[in-house]
Amino acid sequence: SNSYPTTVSLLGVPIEVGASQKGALMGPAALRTAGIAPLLESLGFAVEDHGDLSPRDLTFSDEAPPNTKHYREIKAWIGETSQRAYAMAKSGAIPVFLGGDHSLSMGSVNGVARHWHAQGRELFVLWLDAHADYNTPATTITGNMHGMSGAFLCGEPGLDDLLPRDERSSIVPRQLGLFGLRSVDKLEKELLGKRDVWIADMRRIDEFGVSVLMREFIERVRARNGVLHVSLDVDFLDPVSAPGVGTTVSGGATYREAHLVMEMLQDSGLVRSLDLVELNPFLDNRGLTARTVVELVGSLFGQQIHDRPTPSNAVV
Ligand code: 6HN
Ligand code: MN
Ligand code: MN
Ligand code: MN
Repeated sequence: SNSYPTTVSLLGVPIEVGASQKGALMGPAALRTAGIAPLLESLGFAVEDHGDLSPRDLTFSDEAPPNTKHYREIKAWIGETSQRAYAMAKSGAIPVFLGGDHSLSMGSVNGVARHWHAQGRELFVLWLDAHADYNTPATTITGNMHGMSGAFLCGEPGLDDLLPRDERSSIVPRQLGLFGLRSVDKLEKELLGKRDVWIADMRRIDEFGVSVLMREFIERVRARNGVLHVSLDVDFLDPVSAPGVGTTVSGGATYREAHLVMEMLQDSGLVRSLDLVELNPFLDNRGLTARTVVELVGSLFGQQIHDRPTPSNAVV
């Protein structure tokens, strides 16, 4: 149907071994403490909190590919995340995944993509991040798997057994949009350069501004009657607004730019699922980052000062 969902399903995925620093496992609790559920209720949604995932099968029997730290543990997490994501999307709710590090998106995006494929709809993914997360075991410098999620989802080789073979298909590169990019590894950049990924790096954002670029991306989705998953890595934001993340990179999106992104996504009516990842409460400054992320979720789901949709072209 074309009506916008009225229920939001929250699922905590407290995984941290995909990142180099510990602490992201506290992310779901911090987002709840910052009031994500009552905020969504105040915006008119019914909120179902499915609690935190804890994988049952942590028996690590199979072999791990080279340069993949904690491969088997991550495999257990994303297998379950994908199953849950599929079921949540199928229920008609908007799944919101509370991370946890960015490796969880290998499961969340895979699950929602399988649901939309079954509906005959294309899923696009907007990756709001300082990083491309487009490494493979052959290009990674660190071996940290949160830096490989995008590449995995686009079917790049090297992590082929991370999900069951018949469930492997997620997205193709032209369905991925990277927004806020400002830190890419050398071999990662070479690989990305060969792919049809849409990229708005900070240089483009400085030159053209958030609104022009967001319109461009939203048009890409509309042109194919697609739906949109948003994957928000906290390091998309400048560290001034969001210090609570293990991989800060200066020169990120300002508080206002990030809100405008969210407001334009709300106006698009296309967003059907969301990841909130890489929040590290252990590194935060008195809850500032958790509160900022929850405020952004408010803008994404319709909180505004004055009812005013995005104008179709010039400033009104
Ligand atoms: N993230 N490109 C670096 C790496 O280790 O592969 C950083 C990855 C960061 C991942 O922020 O989700
Ligand atoms: Mn990042
Ligand atoms: Mn990331
Ligand atoms: Mn605004």
